[in-house]
Formats: sequence, structure tokens, C-alpha cells
Amino acid sequence: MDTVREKVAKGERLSFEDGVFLYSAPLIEVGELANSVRERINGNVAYWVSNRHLNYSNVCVLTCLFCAFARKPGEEGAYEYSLEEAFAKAEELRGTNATEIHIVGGLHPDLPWEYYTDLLKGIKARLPHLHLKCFTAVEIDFFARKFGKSIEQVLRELMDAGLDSLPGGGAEMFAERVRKKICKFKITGQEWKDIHKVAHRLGLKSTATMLYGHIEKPEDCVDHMIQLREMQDETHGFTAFIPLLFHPENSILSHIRKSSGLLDLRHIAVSRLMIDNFPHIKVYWIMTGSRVAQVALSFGADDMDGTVREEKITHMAGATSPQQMTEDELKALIREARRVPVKRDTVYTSLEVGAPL
Ligand code: V47
Repeated sequence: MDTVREKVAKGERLSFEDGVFLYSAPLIEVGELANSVRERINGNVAYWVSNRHLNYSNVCVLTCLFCAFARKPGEEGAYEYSLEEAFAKAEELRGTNATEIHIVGGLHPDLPWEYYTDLLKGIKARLPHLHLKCFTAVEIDFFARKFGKSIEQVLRELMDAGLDSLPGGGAEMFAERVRKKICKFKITGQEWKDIHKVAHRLGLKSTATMLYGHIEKPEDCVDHMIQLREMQDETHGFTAFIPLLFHPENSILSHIRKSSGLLDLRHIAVSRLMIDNFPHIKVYWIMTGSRVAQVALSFGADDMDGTVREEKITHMAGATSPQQMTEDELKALIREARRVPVKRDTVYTSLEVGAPL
């Protein structure tokens, strides 16, 4: 641990071996070190955003073993919102302080290209102040293939329709060994990164996730983090890294035991130490629960995500957290964790800084 501590003190980059070591080192020491880096980068604040998730459809042509959200066309529980239904969901944000809408869905075999562009245009026309964080790289790749466009063309047309940034979903675990088992029909890790590279080149910011708690090994997680760190060196387009905790219920992998709070904290801490060039590490309270999220704010995380308002992907997989939190609840949780709550927009402009502790 001393070697890693020294490197961190000197601002030296940690190696693959250091990362793997951190997965077996005493958690409290890893957390303390990660907290020192977190405080160096972000001081004593913890960010949150007033947002809403909108999942336009769960119909998906893929079969990912971890997913409890997707349905095949015509299967019981399959849905797709009409544009009017989607606009009505967005309209719920009128008169609130929300600044962001996070839109993702399954790979729907039948929706036309205009559905996606009209969805963004319609929301922008109704609520022009909302930041549209929409479509994972997996959806972007699907649109390109289905509608015979290049990735750049898809992104440009979506940007013309109102797209402001890309969310980080679909990254899962880049390691081919793992990907082949849990989501073999999905784009590869390299393709996921290439799409974000194009987005960054076009001036869009994005986030990056990592799904853990299934069949991965520490080596796979460290490899995932180093790949993102290397890409960020090139593009500087990522704002935040978000480790996502696999929820097994109702998925093909339902025999796997759900990860523990301690493992959640370790992923937060190791990622803060390994991914030294991402400005933010987000703890997604929907998946960890608010209790672990509060502790995570002293283990490397500086961002709690947001109000969310409606969450389907994790709740269909057995999440027991609420589906939304009010702004006051989020601020109180952050304050109780001895951090100053800062309301941010999607690209981390501070909108409201809480009183000092
Ligand atoms: O891509 C799917 C994951 C992701 C399960 O970018 C599951 O700021 C747990 O990406 N158990 C979607 N996870 C959510 C996501 C996200 C969430 C919050 C913020 C941001 C951001 C992104 O959820 C999917 C997949 O990796 N997922 N099924 C499951 N059973």
C-alpha cells in the first residue's frame, strides 16, 4: 500500500498491477486514499442534478444476460411510448427546477428514424431549457446500421434535433471474455469507445459506466478503467465515471448473489484512484441505495446523480431504492454526509451552491 500511497502523493499514474492490488488491499485504506484524491480534485462539495429518466421503449432485439428490462416485440410487458406519451412525461418537468432529461431505450426493430429525431425536437420545442442526454452508444450504433448512416451522420442529425450529450450506458465490461458471456450480441468495447470518440470530436460531452457484480474479475475492472483513462487522455470528453452495480433479479443471471455495499465502495474508491483524469466519480444512489451512496461520498465519489423521477432498468431487476428523490432529500443526504451540496447542470456548471457546513 505504501508504494501506491507514494505514487498518489507524487501525482504519479497507477499501473494495472497497482489497480489489481487495490482490489485486495484493506478497504478502509483504499477509501482513505481515494478520499484524499477526491478532496484534492473536488474539495468538499458533492454534486447533484435535477433530472428525469425517460425510457421510451423496452423492446430490444438483443439478449443481454444481465438485463431484466428488455422484452421481445409482442412479449408480455413490452411497451413503446408514442411521441405524445413521451412528451407528456417530459411535460411533467414544466414548472420544476429540472435541467436534464436522460433518455434511453432498447434496440427497437420497428421505430422509424423520425421517431428519434421528432422525440428530441418535440421535447426541445416544449422545454427548450432542458439538456437532452440521450441514447447510449449501443443505440447510436443500432441507428447507424438500421438507417444506413455513419455514426457521425447519426450524431449530427440527433444534434440538429436537440441532442446535447451522450449517457454512459452500454459500456458494461470492455473485456472480451466477459462481454462474450454476458452480452455477446452487443457492440464491442472498442466500438463503444469509438462512438464516444466521434461524439467528443463533434463537441459532445459524455459519461462512462462499468457494470460490475456478475462474472467479472478485478483484472477486468482495472482493464476497463485503464482503457477509459487512455481514451480520456486523447479526447477529454468524459465528465464522469459511474460504476453500476448489477441487480440480478428477473435476469438470466438471477442465480448470482447481489454485490455488497463494501464492494460498491471499493469500486468507487479504486476508480477514483485509477481514473485520475476524469473530473467526477458518480455514485448512482438508485443502484447502491442512499446509505451506501452517503458513505461513497467519503470513498472517492463527488456526485450523487440526481432526482431521477422514474427509474425502470434497475427496478425491473429488483432494486428496492425509491424511484425518485426530491431535491431537498438529496441535499439533506449530502449534508448529513458532511459535504456541501452543489446543484449542477449536466456538464457540471454549478447552479446552486449550498451553505458552508
Ligand atoms: O447500460 C442493465 C445497466 C445501464 C441492469 O450516464 C443494469 O450518467 C444493474 O447507464 N442491474 C443503464 N444494471 C443505466 C446507465 C446510467 C445510469 C445513471 C447515470 C448514467 C449516466 C448512466 O444499466 C445499462 C446497463 O449497464 N443495467 N441491467 C441490471 N439488471
